Amino acid sequence: MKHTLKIAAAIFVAAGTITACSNNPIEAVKDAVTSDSDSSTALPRSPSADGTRLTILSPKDGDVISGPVTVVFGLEGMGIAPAGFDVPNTGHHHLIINAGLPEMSLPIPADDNYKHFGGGQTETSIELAAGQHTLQLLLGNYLHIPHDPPVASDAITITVK
Ligand SMILES: [Cu+2]
Repeated sequence: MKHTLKIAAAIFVAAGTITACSNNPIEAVKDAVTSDSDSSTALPRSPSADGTRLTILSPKDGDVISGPVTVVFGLEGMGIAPAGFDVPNTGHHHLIINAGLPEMSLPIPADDNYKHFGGGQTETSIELAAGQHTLQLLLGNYLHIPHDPPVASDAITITVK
């Protein structure tokens, strides 16, 4: 019995020592986890409303067009708010030109392939070279991050004469 108690005491001490020794690594992990969740709260995704539908109203898939292309954005089920305004169930449009959907947990890129309409615009006119092009819409929240689940239109293919 005494022997068992000694072992138990030794284990207790050892466990105490291990706990003491690993305080720093545990805190380091906690810090890492905390800063991870900090960065995800710094870049929050907004929930999208059930049944939201995003469509390119014009042009239509397969259209053959000349001149500047007027693209009309159609959003049902959610509203439009300018970038920077955190209003529930809203977002602003992004037109993806000749590119795929971006990383959904990050702000949508801003370049020739990813156009932001942070003013709340619902249509645009773009110059496209002659040839085939793909167009797709993606809604982004006030920080330009796609909603969860994302609200994207089907991609369409048009031909510019
Ligand atoms: Cu944006």
